[in-house]
Formats: sequence, C-alpha cells, structure tokens
Amino acid sequence: MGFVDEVTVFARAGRGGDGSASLHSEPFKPRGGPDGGDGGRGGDVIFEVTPGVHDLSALAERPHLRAENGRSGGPGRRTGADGADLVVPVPDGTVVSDEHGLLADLVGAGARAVVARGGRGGRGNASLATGRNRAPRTAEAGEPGEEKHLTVELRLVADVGLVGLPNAGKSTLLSRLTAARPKIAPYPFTTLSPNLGVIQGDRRLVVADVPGLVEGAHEGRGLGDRFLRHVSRCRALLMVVDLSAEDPARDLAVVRAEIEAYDAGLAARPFAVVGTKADLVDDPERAVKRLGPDAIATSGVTGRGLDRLAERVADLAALPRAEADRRPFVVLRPARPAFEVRREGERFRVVGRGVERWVAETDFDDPRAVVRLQKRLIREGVERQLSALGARRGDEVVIGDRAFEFIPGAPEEERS
Ligand SMILES: Nc1nc2c(ncn2[C@@H]2O[C@H](COP(=O)(O)OP(=O)(O)OP(=O)(O)O)[C@@H](O)[C@H]2O)c(=O)[nH]1
Ligand SMILES: [Mg+2]
Repeated sequence: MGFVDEVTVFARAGRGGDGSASLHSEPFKPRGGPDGGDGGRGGDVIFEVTPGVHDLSALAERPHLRAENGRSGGPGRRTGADGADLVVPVPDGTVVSDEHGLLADLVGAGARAVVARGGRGGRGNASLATGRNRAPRTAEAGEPGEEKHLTVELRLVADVGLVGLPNAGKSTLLSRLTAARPKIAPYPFTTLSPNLGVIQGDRRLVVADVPGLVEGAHEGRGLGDRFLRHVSRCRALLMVVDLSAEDPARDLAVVRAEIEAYDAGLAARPFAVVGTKADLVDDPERAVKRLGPDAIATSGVTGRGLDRLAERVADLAALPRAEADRRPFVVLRPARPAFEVRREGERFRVVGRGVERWVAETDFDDPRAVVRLQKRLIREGVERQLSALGARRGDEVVIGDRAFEFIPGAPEEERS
C-alpha cells in the first residue's frame, strides 16, 4: 500500500467483565454469604506516536481495532482480570476525530490518547451486599466498551512547506535542496501525495512538497486543498511560482488566496517567494521583482539561486515555531449532556453512556432493580425529556438494546 494519510477505523474497547453472583457454600453449612467477585475492566484502545511509523497504512490494512474484554468475577471474591489495552502505533502528527469532532492531536514521540475507553467491570454480589440486602442474588453485568468510528489523519510535521500551482517546479526544488527523489514531469499533478526531504545543515530541516493547488482548491477543484494540512504545522512556507508562466504575479495571488481560504493562520506564517525556471526567461531578476522585493529567482537546470534559497530556508526555519504548534494535546470535551433523546418514527431512543450503562447493568428479573433504574432515569431527567419530545404513556422507548414502555411516574405509583 502506498502513502496513506487518511483512514477511517472502527475502534472497540473491551467490555467490562460481569460481576459474579456466587453464594458461598461449605459442607454442613446451609446458607453462606455472597462471595461473588467483581468483573475486570475492559481494555482501552490507545493511539501512541511511535518512531519509525511514517504513515497510516498499517491502520488502513487493519481498520478494526479491538481491545480485550475484562474477565468475569468468580466465587470466593475472585476479581476478574482486566482486559489488555490495545496500543496502536501511529506516526507523529496523527490527528484523530470522531463524529463529535477532534479527539486527539498527537505530536511528539510517546504522545498517546485513549480513543475508546474500556467498560468498567460489574460489581459482584459480595460488593453489592448492603445492610438492607445482605445476600444479593444478582450481580452487575460489565459495562460495554466504547465503540467509535474514527477518522484518522496524518499531518506531517515538516519545518518548511513548498506550495504552488501544479507544474510550478516544487518537486524539482525539493530534489535540488535535499536528497529526496520525487517524481518530476512536464505536466500538472505529477505529485499526488506529499514528499519529504531533509536539508542537513547546522540543523536538520524537513521540507515537504505537496501536490499543486489550483484556483478554487478550497472548493475541491483539482486535487483540492486537503494536502495543505501537511504544511499546516510548518514553521514557514515557500510559495513557488513559475517565472516562465504567463502571469506569475497572478499565480502567486491565487496561491495566497487558496492558503488564506484554507486557514488564515497558515497564511500568516513566515514565508518566502521563490520564482522557478529562471533559465527560461530573458530577465529573471526583473521578472522576480514583480513577485515582491525579497523574492528569489532560481533554476533547477542551472542551479541559480539555490544557495541563496537554502540560506533563506534556514533563516525561516530558525524562527520560533508558533507556541501552540508542538504541544501534543488530547481534547477533553466539555461535559456533554449525559444523554440525548431522539425520536425514531413511532418510538423514542435515549442515547448516552451513563443511561445505557445503567440499563445494561440492571437485572430485569429483579423488580426492585427495575424500580431503582426507573428512579434513576427520572432523577436524571430522562422522563422529562421524553415528555417534552411528545412521548405518551405506552409509547416505546429504547435504551441500549432494551425496549421499554413509557409509563411516566411509575415508581411513585407503585409506592402508594
Ligand atoms: N527549464 C526548467 N524546467 C524546470 C525547472 N523546474 C522544474 N522544471 C520542469 O517543470 C516541470 C514540472 O516540474 P515539477 O517539479 O514536477 O513541478 P511540480 O510543481 O512538483 O508539479 P506538480 O507535482 O504537478 O504540482 C518538469 O518538467 C520540470 O522538469 C527549472 O528551473 N527550469
Ligand atoms: Mg510535484
């Protein structure tokens, strides 16, 4: 598989082990106490930046990620073993999102994020015994692990990015500045995926060459602007313009406008303007002046301007990287409402990690447990939300994999 920079995967964390509902028994003792142990925790699915991993092809080949389930508790208060975490090696610059948005932005070796959390183990009946119920006959089921469809993107972490129209000579520049040997050809869209090269000067500088932009790239024209994300972390940009083109100044304006439309922050990054193919124009210095006072005229054929360009690149890359840029961060979303009620045709569905867990953990053969659940749902405002959305007595309400009949205020009625 080639260079893979975007992939969707399905991550399933481990389910928590069930609690045990064992009752202690010894010869000649008629009835023992509850001695069922707790279930173990389900494993997490974790992404970790690992040196040596350069793209997402391993994920693309194995898009189903599963962590181990926790084991069930056992008699004699035996706690079930925790499920092992699944640690997935990802390249530096991996960005993970789920349907709610950004989840983690992993920068720097060792940066890690839990992308799907394992379920808690259910409590065994030994832990559930209370003064009022000394010998519970049931135990909690383990909590399901999180299941998530994730979009994973790679944003290369280069120091300097080459941006320009197709055929401007970006890959040629990369090949002249570094040891990289990207494909070069006399037609647009030669480069279809980003190339990286390294300038070994006083410092090691990584240069990224990305596919060409066209006017309207931000609306999806040409190859679109999605490749710009690879240069979105660069300290500096080189805007590459073909001096032999009909109107180089206009080409530069197009490139600027596309970068601006993609991300105003990127447009504000330090940059240099490079005119290429100086060997093809009569008066390169005059031509390049039209692109700005500091623009540099270069030629991949004669080697003109390349030393000056390399110096300029080193200067640009020495500028401090914008503060926020190298900080790995994992998004901790602001507390989402604990649940959400949706109408699904005739019925209603309540979704939410907490409520679904309560339902999953309830023993429906135990009427008291059911009443407890119902009270909990009322306390949490689920009933109110359902009524507000138009649920009527007798309507079907689905929570997790269970269907209920909506009977507002039931536990209260039962008490009287
Ligand atoms: N004469 C001359 N030709 C050049 C120069 N630089 C690039 N070229 C030619 O211009 C064409 C395009 O060069 P590339 O380096 O592939 O251009 P690119 O910007 O990477 O193009 P895409 O990957 O399609 O966006 C090739 O035929 C190169 O040989 C130069 O300085 N002088
Ligand atoms: Mg190219």
